[in-house]
Amino acid sequence: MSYFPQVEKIQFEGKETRNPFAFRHYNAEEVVLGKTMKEHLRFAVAYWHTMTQDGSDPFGMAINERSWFGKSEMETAKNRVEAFFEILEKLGVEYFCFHDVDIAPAGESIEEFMANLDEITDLIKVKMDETGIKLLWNTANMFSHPRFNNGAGSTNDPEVYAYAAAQVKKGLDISKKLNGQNYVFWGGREGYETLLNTDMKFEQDNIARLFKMVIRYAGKIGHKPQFLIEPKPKEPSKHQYDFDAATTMAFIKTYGLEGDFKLNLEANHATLAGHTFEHELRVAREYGALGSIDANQGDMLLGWDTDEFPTNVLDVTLAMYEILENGGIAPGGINFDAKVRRSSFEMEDLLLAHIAGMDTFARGLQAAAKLKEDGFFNELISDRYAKWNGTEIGKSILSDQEDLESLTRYAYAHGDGVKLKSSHIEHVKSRLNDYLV
Ligand code: XLS
Ligand code: CA
Ligand code: CA
Repeated sequence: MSYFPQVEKIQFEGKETRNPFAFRHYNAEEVVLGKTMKEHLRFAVAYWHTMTQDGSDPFGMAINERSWFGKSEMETAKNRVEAFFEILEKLGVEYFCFHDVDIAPAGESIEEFMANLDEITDLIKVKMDETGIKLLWNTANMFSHPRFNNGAGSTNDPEVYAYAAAQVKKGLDISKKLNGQNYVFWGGREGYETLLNTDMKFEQDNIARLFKMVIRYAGKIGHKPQFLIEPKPKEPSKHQYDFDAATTMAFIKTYGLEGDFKLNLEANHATLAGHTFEHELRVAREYGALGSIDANQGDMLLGWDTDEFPTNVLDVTLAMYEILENGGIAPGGINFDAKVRRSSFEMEDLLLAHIAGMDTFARGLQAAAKLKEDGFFNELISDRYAKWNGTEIGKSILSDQEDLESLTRYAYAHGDGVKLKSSHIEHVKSRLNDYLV
């Protein structure tokens, strides 16, 4: 049975097409800088937003029209797997991501939950073998259930900690079964409401303790996906420990986790932290920790996580530039952690929204590749810092020949003659715009 009988496999038709179920820019096999678009972009569909989101908001009930509901929760879960793989195949997307609770009902007990996960992942494995579609990452949802109200790894209750550990263990077993390439930790409630009753150090020590158990268990079962921590500054916790890329790197380094952990960076989380997405990618890249990305966008007029499909070509171009400079994103990928707006409630919107996101990333890739080929940013940067290697004093500082006293003598002799160059930044931005059309 088909859930989208009226839509064929989406094809590249070029930008003149009027067919909404066609790619206008994403051409999977087109070669850009020596690799196909498909190899560069490694798109993934997120199970939670695509299969379980109902369109409700704090002011309105569920609205999304979905045809996969069955007579029981388990029947619905199985129908979802069928529909999900139909979406992946029709889009030509080769990867996917999920939380444990997205794919299987929690049941009445931990035993029932685990058994449900076994049954559904058996089904997913059959679909993966049939289609060649791969698991980019899975994760454990340790933030929705009331038991995680005070965190999972950072909880004040060791029994909750044990429950979280059981979920993570199962997540790793599933990762092994489905050959997951990465495994994500997003600490939705790993943070605090108030410092009045919080021991920050104790809580973060315990999160790191859990991560070390993870590394040991992965070694034991002989399956080591790339572990990723996903920063976010707030929501649902008022303050989350993994605030942004730099804060999360401090955590990773403090606890000696560099060898096993990198970052999964989300565009909307960057903006919530008061950063651009490219800032977060640059920080990660410079630490050698750019693992994977959650591709979405926020709304600058709103202060929360709107998880919109990415449609802003400038932002995506700058993000893709960081990915190209990183030498690619593999074994990570570009996961559409994005949901359709409440007004896009039809089934077909799930396809249209992904097509929009994929076309935007294809345009971003093409523009970023051209910027790289032209040496656009390299030229600006080498020009901006030219004086360092172009003057005796610059070279002398860089080769550590100077100290405060020698530089003081230099400043007394030359300091008042400093002549700065304008950055012509408006002109630069205008030239950058030329790459976006
Ligand atoms: C929520 C996060 C979440 C993670 C996976 O804001 O983006 O969906 O990506 O737990
Ligand atoms: Ca995310
Ligand atoms: Ca998000």
